[in-house]
Amino acid sequence: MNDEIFMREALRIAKNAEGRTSPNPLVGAVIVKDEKIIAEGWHRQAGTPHAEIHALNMAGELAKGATLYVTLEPCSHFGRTPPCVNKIIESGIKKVVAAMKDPNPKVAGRGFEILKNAGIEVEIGLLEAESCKLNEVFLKFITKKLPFVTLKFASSLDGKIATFSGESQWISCEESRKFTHHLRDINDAILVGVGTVLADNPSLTTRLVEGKNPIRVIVDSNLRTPLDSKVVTDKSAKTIIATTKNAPNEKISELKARDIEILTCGKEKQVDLRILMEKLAEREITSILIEGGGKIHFSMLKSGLVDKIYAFIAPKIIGGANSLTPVEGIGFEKLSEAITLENFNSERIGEDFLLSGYVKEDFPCDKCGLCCKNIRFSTLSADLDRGDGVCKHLKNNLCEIYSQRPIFCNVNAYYEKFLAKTISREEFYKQNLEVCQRLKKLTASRKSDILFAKLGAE
Ligand code: AOF
Ligand code: ZN
Repeated sequence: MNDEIFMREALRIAKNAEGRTSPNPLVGAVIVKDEKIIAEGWHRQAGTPHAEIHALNMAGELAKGATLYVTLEPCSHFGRTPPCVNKIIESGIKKVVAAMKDPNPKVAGRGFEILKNAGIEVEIGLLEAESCKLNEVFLKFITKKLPFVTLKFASSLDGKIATFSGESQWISCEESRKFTHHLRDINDAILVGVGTVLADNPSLTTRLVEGKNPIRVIVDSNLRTPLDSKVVTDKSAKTIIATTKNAPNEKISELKARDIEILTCGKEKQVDLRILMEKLAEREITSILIEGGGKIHFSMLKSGLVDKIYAFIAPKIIGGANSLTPVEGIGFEKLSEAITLENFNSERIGEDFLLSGYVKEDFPCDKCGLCCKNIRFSTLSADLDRGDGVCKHLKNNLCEIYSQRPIFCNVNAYYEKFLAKTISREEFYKQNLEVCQRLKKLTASRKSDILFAKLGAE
């Protein structure tokens, strides 16, 4: 029971650095001797000591024979800092209790192995779901090489984000708007469509609470962002504009001269949002807050790029068939295609309600909601071949479903090859005909449909 109290403390202090550790995770460590906390520490910023090091430094000689509770597997690699396992072994720590394995392929179980080989007792999995939730951003980024995307909107009770004349400030209450600025503070970047820039000329900075400004990302296929708009002129945050080959060269030069980074994403007329996400991840942007408008919301949702949703619902009725709604675009034709949320939650925020949830992914884990996050980060990645980063529920499910894991891994390995274009779609389907059919039957969800449509499998 006390074990849980100590791990909860480690999780609590890890959160002290929320929004400050990117691209690194939030990690907390607590050192306990004779049932008392003698030292603790948390990771503050990438490039600075890890949580365990802060705690061990605080404990000094007292660490001998003590137990270390840490929210993430201690690292075993030389990154920006040396491996924590070395320092743990040197310190004389007797036992390590870790909430979860580090999904970082550079660590992925090796930290535990080294500790065990040094004769340290290792326990894994205490409050694992809580730890996964704490690091939902890091988990997605490190396993998928994509940013964790949060979509936020504020609407009236009847689902409008503006009146028919376009008035939108303010539908939500002050507390809701402050919370939005908190979200801006803890996200690496904020993203809007050019329509929002043209309509509102927003600065997209963090003002209602203390905090850092996120990098601004504007999706602008034809480079219509005005040179005198705040996202261009106000230098309080970096601005990236995502565009296409259609962008006029002259405008590109004018924007570049104003320190705006231009990213050309894909060969189509519209910005390829997946390519944009990949490019942002390459720049170590691990988290993105999307704040409008409805067209970009729909495109991001449809592309399967959104992870989490915050909907502020104000007790107002605006009405009007032509008044804008939070998700526009063409919409889904069938109800079965609709985006479904899981871990759906409601809370009161000032006069409004804040509804939040996670976009439900394929291959959902029916045992628990939280570790779903883990599943989807690893289901289609090569990690599955090694069994890395896969929660135990997924392993169980797969075992139940396919009676043996290798079958699924085989699909996965071929899927990777298909994505890398080293085998054709036909080859993939041929190799996995039977498994694909069973998989499709068992995972009749939106994403798997998209996946199988892509593969041309029935
Ligand atoms: C952290 N803080 O407390 C722990 C981490 O480049 P480095 O040396 O900072 O290594 C970053 C990796 O170390 C990170 O991706 C994660 O896998 C591991 N553990 N990281 O930032 C910590 N324990
Ligand atoms: Zn470390």
